[in-house]
Amino acid sequence: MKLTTKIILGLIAGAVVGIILNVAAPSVFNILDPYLFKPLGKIFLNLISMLVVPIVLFSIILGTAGLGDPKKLGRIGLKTISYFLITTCIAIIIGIGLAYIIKPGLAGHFDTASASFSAEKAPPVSDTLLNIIPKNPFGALNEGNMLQIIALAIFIGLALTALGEKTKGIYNLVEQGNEIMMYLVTLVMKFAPYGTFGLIASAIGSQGWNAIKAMGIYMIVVVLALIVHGVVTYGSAVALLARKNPLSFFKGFSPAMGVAFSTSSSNATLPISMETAQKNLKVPETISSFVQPLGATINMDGTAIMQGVATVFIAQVYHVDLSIGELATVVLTAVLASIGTAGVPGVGLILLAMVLSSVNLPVAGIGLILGIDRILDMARTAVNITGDASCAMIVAETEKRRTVKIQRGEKSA
Ligand code: DAS
Repeated sequence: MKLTTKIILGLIAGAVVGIILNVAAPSVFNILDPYLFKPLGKIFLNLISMLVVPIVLFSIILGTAGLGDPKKLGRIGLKTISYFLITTCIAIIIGIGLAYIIKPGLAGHFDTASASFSAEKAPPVSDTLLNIIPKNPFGALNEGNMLQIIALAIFIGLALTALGEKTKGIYNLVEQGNEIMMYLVTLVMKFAPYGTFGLIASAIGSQGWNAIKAMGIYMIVVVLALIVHGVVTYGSAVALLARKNPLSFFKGFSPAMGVAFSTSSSNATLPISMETAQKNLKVPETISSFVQPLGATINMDGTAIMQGVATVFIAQVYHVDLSIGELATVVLTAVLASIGTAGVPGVGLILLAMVLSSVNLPVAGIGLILGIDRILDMARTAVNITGDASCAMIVAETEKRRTVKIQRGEKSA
């Protein structure tokens, strides 16, 4: 049986078991969760998280050195960042638009009196951009600071390109290190069906069904916006810019989407999303290893959608009319806020607090959506990494077409 099928079966089995135990036998769930579901999920999450830092470091060093030409790195970087910013803007506009059409905040009575939320502060974009250069490379690796690790790897890769034969031994060492890491990914993937089963059973089983019922319309709007963005935005981008069949893109990337859904962490899913893009979508390692780690950190379209819907939902619940200028502020804040935060479970709520504050909406309103956020986090994380993969595929295909055009030009010259 194909791994994709096994992962999807793990997800479905986890959801069914979680729902049955939650509704019919919560006491059985409370016994099984700490001894079965949680340990299965934790083992899987730790196994893939263990691989993230070395894979990002080795693959970006190789990717940068492999590009050979710093100008090519600049061109790829520009394409990547532009795609990320444009799709994130589209994402949040879809979220805001659907929330205005369906009006989830007016679909029932919400107890704002008891709603509360204390937000961690996300780092301001200026700090993030200034701190991209690691003062202490070993500290960056130790903390898993993704942007600093990316910057460090790019510097090392550029040095390897410049030094050429002198550092061939180091290049080979990094190449072998990357081979080891990618082999470990395939090994860990064999455990994925069991890990996703445990993660989903634990997450669904511990959900309060009353919270889901009360927030049903809100959840429907977020999921609908995620589907529209995934199918329409990414589907048309892959079809028009990469000139590839969107269906084969989604099918080929589905194993990584399943893991992202169960882990709710773009970062933890990185080793698998990179391997899936390289093996199933034929994205060259030099492109995949640059675009996807960067995307896992600064590109979160699914999260932006949640922020758009949640902001309009909370404005509706508190009977606040947002002006066009305020909505533009929401879009800008959401795009900029996502740059500084890593793709880990629940980061979307930290960013949402920043977006709400930017238009003076009560941050306490997040307390209304807290109960069902874990489930929505799964879906938006799957969209986040799919956006990164669509970007990697588009950059790869446009670079390939550019090379062919240059070769044809050389031949005809
Ligand atoms: N869980 C985050 C991620 O890993 C997304 C979010 O919290 O919105 O991408």
